[in-house]
Amino acid sequence: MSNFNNEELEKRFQEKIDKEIKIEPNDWMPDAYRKNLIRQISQHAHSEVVGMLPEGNWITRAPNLRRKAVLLAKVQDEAGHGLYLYSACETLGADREQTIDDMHDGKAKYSSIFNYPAVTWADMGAIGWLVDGAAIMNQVALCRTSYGPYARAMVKICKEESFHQRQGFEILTTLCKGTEQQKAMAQDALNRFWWPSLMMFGPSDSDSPHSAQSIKWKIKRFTNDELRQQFVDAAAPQADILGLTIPDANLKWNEARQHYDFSEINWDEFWQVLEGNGPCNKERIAARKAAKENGQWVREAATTYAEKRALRKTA
Ligand code: BYC
Repeated sequence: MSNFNNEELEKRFQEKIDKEIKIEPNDWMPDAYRKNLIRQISQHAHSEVVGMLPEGNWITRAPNLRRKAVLLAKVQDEAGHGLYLYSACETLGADREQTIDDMHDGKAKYSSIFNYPAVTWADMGAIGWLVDGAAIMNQVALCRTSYGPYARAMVKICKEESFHQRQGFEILTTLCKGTEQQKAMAQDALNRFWWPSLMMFGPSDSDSPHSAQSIKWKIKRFTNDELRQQFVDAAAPQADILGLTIPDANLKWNEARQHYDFSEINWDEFWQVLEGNGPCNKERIAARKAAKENGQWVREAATTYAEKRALRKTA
């Protein structure tokens, strides 16, 4: 046990962070740092798992075998991301099942974007391009987050997300080079997914209660608004390449700022979705709860099998 008092320990902890030394599971950390990380990482894990639902729904309806195989692989990747993140969360002492129950009971959030429906094949393109694109923008920064297991999980996740983003862009490129109807379908998907994708970065900095402390602890390396701006700056020229129009009359390159200007987000819609009133909130939670109940027998069988094996070893 250490002889230092809490104040001294916190000082040393912050010095480590300032020197870019990663915090590892057995290192001393303030309770609030641990709690904040468990909150963010578990919500991140829930987002990956709930994020499988809109795309999983299209696996049987993908237009050809190649598209089906690619989409299936992508959805499986998202399951893997969820697993790394739940494991990272467990290194902080969190109970995985408890974090999942917290989501089912509405105590823990998952990304707002997955409360919007995926109604056409073009939505698979828009999700890859915009949703995975926004996720990468956020997650590349998280590769340098101060908690070692989270940062290392992010490196692998980012490699996969980058493939996801390209497959989405490729779906849209194909549709945009197709018939007028196909191009219209791509435009319609962009119209519906643009604003919810910008909301993925979280509330504006002035309304983000966790940002200041998370930046100080280097859990977050950029603020919500900074990452959102980076995303808009990257996506606008990509929309031009596709020949699609971003649904924002105020989107315009600002030479002085060296950034795109864009309209104010509909924050009322954002908070409504967070409160459970988005188009698909109830459906998503019902699907996750059913998955947990339906998988109960598998968990029981696996536990019994593990217990039997352990007994055999000691016999
Ligand atoms: N949706 O103080 P703030 C993916 C909550 S999935 C819902 O700014 P923070 C993919 C926030 O949690 C990738 N809730 O918080 C998967 C907080 O609520 P609590 C998902 C949101 O944490 C499948 C409150 O609002 N990525 O890649 O400093 C297919 C105040 O916000 C949202 C991550 O999870 C939202 N959009 O910053 C395809 C990245 N925004 O906890 C793709 C990791 C905010 O106080 N997470 N809230 O009840 C982060 O980087 C940060 O947690 C956030 C928010 C930037 C999201």
